[in-house]
Amino acid sequence: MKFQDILYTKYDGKARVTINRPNKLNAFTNQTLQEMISALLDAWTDKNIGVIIITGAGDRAFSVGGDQSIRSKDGYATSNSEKSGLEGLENLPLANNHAMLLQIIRTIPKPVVAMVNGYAIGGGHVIHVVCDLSVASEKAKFGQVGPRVGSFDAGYGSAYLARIVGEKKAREIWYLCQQYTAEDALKMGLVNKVVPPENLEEEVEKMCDTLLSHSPTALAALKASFNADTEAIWGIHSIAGIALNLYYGTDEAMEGRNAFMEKRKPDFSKFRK
Ligand code: 2NE
Repeated sequence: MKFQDILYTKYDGKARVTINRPNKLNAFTNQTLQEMISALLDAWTDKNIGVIIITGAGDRAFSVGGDQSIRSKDGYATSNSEKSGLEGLENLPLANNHAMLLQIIRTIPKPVVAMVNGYAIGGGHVIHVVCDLSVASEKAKFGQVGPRVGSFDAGYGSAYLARIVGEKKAREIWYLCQQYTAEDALKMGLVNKVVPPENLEEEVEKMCDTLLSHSPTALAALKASFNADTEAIWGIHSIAGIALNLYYGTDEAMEGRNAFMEKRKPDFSKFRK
């Protein structure tokens, strides 16, 4: 498979999807998300693959979410570059591609492990949130930024996050838009393990080898069972995606995006409270 924004490798029963836009802190575009979807569908149907790893290229970021430099009132522009091969997906708004990626990570009947090597911010943070397991480098930083940059994830990114870290903490994460260290993330149950950056690869490989030594059918059934209780969040996520696409067309949302790009504080004072 030929990709432009991701690296996709398969070895020893593992599939690895690496977001490969390190110069943009692995911010994603529609192209990136479509390629991730293609790779995950390949891993899903490959009977030799038992576990999937998602990570970011370089040592600075896992992913910092949607690429703000291409965001306008129409949402995020679709890349004109080579397509992933999934006909028609290029016509979907970014929020829909992001939603589809999240739903595939949740539904694929194999464990998905987030190897969080740096910033996991915004929609990038949500990708790790929906992964089955997360292993973080001591240098990783976690957070949501939507209310500061004119965006929100009112589905898995908030409702499912609350199931993981609790209501108060999830509200704090979204309302205050602060950053959290890997140690903070471990304390709130947001990641499974924190290791020195130089041990991250080894630790994830070890975890994946353990997963691969277990019964794939048992793991698949357990994953479906863990998902069952929060399945309704997909419905909320879908409605939130429609709201988000409408919100992106507003001056209020654009103020958040423009302030970020212009490296200034947003001024939301003129918008109705
Ligand atoms: C990521 C963070 C915390 C990094 O901060 P810092 O201080 O370490 O670096 P800096 O200078 O802010 O960023 C480094 C470069 O990366 C770019 C910046 O503009 C900067 O560019 P230069 O000045 O060097 O040219 N950069 C960072 N994030 C970017 C992004 N997302 N898109 C494009 N360029 C980006 C800090 O930069 C930060 O808070 N970034 C904002 C992240 C953000 O707004 N993400 C989108 C959230 S919305 C979303 O992801 C989403 C959703 O909510 C729902 C559905 C789908 C997606």
